[in-house]
Amino acid sequence: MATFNISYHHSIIHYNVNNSRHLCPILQSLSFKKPLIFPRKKLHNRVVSAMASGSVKETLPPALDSSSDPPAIFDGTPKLYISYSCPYAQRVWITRNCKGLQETIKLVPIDLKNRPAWYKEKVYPENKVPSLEHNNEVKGESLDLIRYIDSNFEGPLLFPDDPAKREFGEELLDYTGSFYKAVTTSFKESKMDEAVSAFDHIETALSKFDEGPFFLGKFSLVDVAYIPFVERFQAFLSEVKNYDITRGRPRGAVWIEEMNKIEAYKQTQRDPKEHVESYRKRFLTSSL
Ligand SMILES: N[C@@H](CCC(=O)N[C@@H](CS)C(=O)NCC(=O)O)C(=O)O
Repeated sequence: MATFNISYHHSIIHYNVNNSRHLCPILQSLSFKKPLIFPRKKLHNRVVSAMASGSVKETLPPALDSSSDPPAIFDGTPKLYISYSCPYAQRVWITRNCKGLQETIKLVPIDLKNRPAWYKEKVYPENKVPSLEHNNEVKGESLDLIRYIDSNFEGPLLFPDDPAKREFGEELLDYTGSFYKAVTTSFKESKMDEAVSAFDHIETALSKFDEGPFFLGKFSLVDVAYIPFVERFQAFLSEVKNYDITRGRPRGAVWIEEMNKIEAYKQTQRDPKEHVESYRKRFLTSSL
């Protein structure tokens, strides 16, 4: 039996199902498998507002390790190789869920600490996650993959057509690396200056388009690109530095609150304690 809860608050429709065979009715009604009949811009407005946030609740497969056989590589089924704990992979996983592609792109989780040899040998020589197997090719790099999935698979378009929004979106996607560097640099230092400026930059960016709480007004790939890192930074800074990233940043606070309601993202979240421990090991033990 399917249950759903439709809310027009901030133009997002939240939809939950407890039967994984049900597809979101919004997606069904838009018939993405047939040729799209809406002009691109209209489709973006219509669908991203209705967003496939109501993605299918999925039973997650166990991570494959050095003792696991490979999946059927290059059998024609698109595959997304991830690690459950990797924020870069999480970007692509969220994109797949938002577009309602759970039954189209198979999730293949890898245990990075005990990686299967076949992953490097047969799938992705860079030996990193994420990677996507599609049309007999394997591609990597999370920011490239979220755009690739958005453009090459069915589902709601997650990057707007509006030139001003596109330009600002590109700028924000470019800034993700600097944002990560500024915040993680402050993890090891006693002062938080760089992190504070980076979070302030995000707060200002969130005020640019005001028809919704997201970076480009409506939900987009920009939100997808930032949220895995914000999820980790918020947990770590609160626990270890007693620093609340939302304090004095009302737009950031609302953005996180709204993101936390999106089912397609919720399914990819990890226990905050896991993030804290992982960042402690990574950023706080090397100087001992
Ligand atoms: N620039 C890459 C970074 C991917 C990345 O660093 N992934 C990490 C896991 S979070 C990884 O696979 N590390 C394994 C390794 O470096 O050997 C992207 O955006 O996809």
